[in-house]
Amino acid sequence: MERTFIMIKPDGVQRGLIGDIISRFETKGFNLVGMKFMAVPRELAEKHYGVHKERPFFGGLVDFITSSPVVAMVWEGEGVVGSARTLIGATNPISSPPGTIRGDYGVTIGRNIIHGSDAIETAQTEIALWFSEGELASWESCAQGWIYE
Ligand code: IDP
Ligand code: MG
Repeated sequence: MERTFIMIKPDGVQRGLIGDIISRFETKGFNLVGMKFMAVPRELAEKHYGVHKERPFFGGLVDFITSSPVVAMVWEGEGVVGSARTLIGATNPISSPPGTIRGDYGVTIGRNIIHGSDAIETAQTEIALWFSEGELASWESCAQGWIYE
């Protein structure tokens, strides 16, 4: 089953959005398989955003992610990588439609509430970066047969 890495960023935590965001993934029908509330070591933030290290916003982004705790999660389900990106919305919250997490709660690109892996391979890399195998729990929801045909 497909898995993705989701992180509620420091602004989402500070603004009291943890419950709402988790609820959106839960009620969609995805399964939570890993979750931790944590301060992010600078080295981890730099690795996670390594693809952007030449961009002008990189230093500010790493400062922001390490400024206050985050909620790191792994969610599982059919098509979860793409579906999570749809639930999250566009990178810039101001052009993200209502109903998306960024569209409902964000205004600027540097404070866009949440991260979600952009592809299946990226998800695998990010899950391995943030979680050890023992921190992930496989399980089947009792609602499985009511979510999937
Ligand atoms: P994504 O989070 O929608 O995948 P990416 O392009 O991968 O967007 O950028 C990663 C993160 O870097 C964004 O979520 C945002 O927090 C930050 N970011 C991207 N572009 C800018 C920018 O132009 N200014 C400030 N921060 C940016
Ligand atoms: Mg990205």
